Amino acid sequence: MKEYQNYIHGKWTNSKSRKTFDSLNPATEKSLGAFQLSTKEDVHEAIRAAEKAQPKWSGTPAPKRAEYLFEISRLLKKNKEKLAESMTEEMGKVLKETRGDVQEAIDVFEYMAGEGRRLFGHTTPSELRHKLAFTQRRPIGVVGVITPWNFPLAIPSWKIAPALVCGNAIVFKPSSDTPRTATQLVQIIEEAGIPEGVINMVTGGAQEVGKEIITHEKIRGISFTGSRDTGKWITQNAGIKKIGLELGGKNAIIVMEDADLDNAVEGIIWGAFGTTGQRCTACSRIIVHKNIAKALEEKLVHATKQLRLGNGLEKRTDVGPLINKAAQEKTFMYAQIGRREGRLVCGGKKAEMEGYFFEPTIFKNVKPNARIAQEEIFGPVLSMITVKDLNEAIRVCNGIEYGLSSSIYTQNIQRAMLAIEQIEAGITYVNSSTIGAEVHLPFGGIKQTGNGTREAGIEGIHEFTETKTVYIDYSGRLQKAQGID
Ligand code: UN1
Repeated sequence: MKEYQNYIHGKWTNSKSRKTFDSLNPATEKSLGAFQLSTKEDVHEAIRAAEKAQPKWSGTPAPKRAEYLFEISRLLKKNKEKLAESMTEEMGKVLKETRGDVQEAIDVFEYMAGEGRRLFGHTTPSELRHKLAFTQRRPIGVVGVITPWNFPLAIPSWKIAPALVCGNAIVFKPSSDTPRTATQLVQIIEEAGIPEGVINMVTGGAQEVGKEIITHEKIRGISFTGSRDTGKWITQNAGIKKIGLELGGKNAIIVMEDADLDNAVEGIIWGAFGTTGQRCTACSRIIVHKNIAKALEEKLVHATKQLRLGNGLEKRTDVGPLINKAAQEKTFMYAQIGRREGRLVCGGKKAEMEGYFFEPTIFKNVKPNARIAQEEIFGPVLSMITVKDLNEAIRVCNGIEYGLSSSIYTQNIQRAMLAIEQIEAGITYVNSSTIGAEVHLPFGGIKQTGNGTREAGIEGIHEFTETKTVYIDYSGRLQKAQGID
C-alpha cells in the first residue's frame, strides 16, 4: 500500500513517530493509503520551517506572490477530473459535487491571485496640516490552517490562497479522513514552485498535531473549520492570536404559502441530501406554512424516494455514503431520537449495502425545540416544522444556537425583505437553497457558528492580514493631535 508523507521545508518526510494511519474509501471501506501519524516534534519542525521562510515571502511583492496562485489555479484546472475522482474515492460525495469542490478551489486561487494587485488599505485626511494618514494590509506571520473533510480541496483553498497572497507562511493540518486530497493540493502548490517552507503540511490526530498548532505561540493566526466543540476549545486555549472559526449550522428553509413548490422541493433536496447532508450549510430544517405543508410533504417524499444511493463514482448515483462508521452511527442515533420526537415519513435507517450509507430521512410534526431540530447531525436528516405565518417562521428559524445559512421561498417581495432583515444568519438566500456559496462573497455565520470573521471574498483577506496604520508628518515640526498645542 502506498505510504504518503508530511511536507516540511520543501521536502516530503516521514514522521518521527514511524507510525501511520489509513484513509478509507467510505463507499467500499478499503484503505487508500497510509499517512503519517505525526507528533508534536513534527509540528515544531514545520513551524521552524515556516518561520524561516516567512520574512522572504512577505518581502516578495504581492503581485509576484500572486503569480504562484495563478499557476496553482491553472494546475488545479488541468487536473480537475483526476482530482474530482480521487476526492470521491476518499470522501464519498458524488462526482458532480467533487468537480464543484475542485472548481471552488480553482475559483478561490484565481480570485485571491487578483488580490495580489489590490490588497487595498485606505487613505484618509489627517486632522493636522501636512500630514498623510493611510493603512496597509500586513501579513500575520506564521498561520495554522486546520480543515475538515467535507470540502477537502475547497476549504483548505479558501484559507491557503488568501494566506499565501497576503504573505503568510502556513502550517496545514488536514482532516485525517481526507489526507490524500490534501496531499494532492500540496503537490500542486509545490509544482507551482512556491518557495520551501512557505507551506508545510503535517498529517495526524487532533491531540498531537491540532492541539500543538493551536497552542504554539509562534503560530500567530489560526483558521479553523469544524465542530463547535473544537471551536470553543480553540477560543479557550489558543492564547493571544488571530482566530477565524467556522463551526457549522442548523440551517432552515422557510417555505411560504405563495412559494413555487416545485422549485422549493428541488432546493430542499439539494440542500438536505447533497453531500449526504454533510455540509455546514446543509438544510436540516424545513419551516413550512400550514396551508401548504401537506402538499410540500408529498412532493418532498416523492422526490426523496427517487434518490439513488451508491458509489459516488457511478453516474447513476445521487447520494454517496457518509464519511465514516462514526458518522453513520451518529446519524442512526439521531434517527432513533427523531422517532420519538416527530413522525418518520421516509428513510430512518442505514442502507443495506457495503459502505457507510444512510437513507435520506425526513421527519414531520417536529417541534422547534426538539433535539433533531436543534443539534447539528451532519447527515441526511431533515425535520419539517409547521408554522402559521411569517413571524412564527422567522422566530423558529432564529430559535437555534447557530447562525450560518438560511433561505426563504416566497413570491412576495415584502416577505422576502422581512426575512432578509430578521433572519439571524451570516447568509440568507431567497428562492434558492441554503448551499452554494460563491468564492468572491464573504462566507461565515453569527451566534455559535463563528467568532465574527468571514472567509472568502474581500473579508478572506482581512482574515489573513493585520492592519498597519501609517502617519507621515511632512510639516517639519512636532504637531500634536487632539488640538494640544
Ligand atoms: C461547508 O459546508 O463547510 O455553500 C462549506 C456551500 C459550499 C461551501 C460549504 N460552497 O455549500
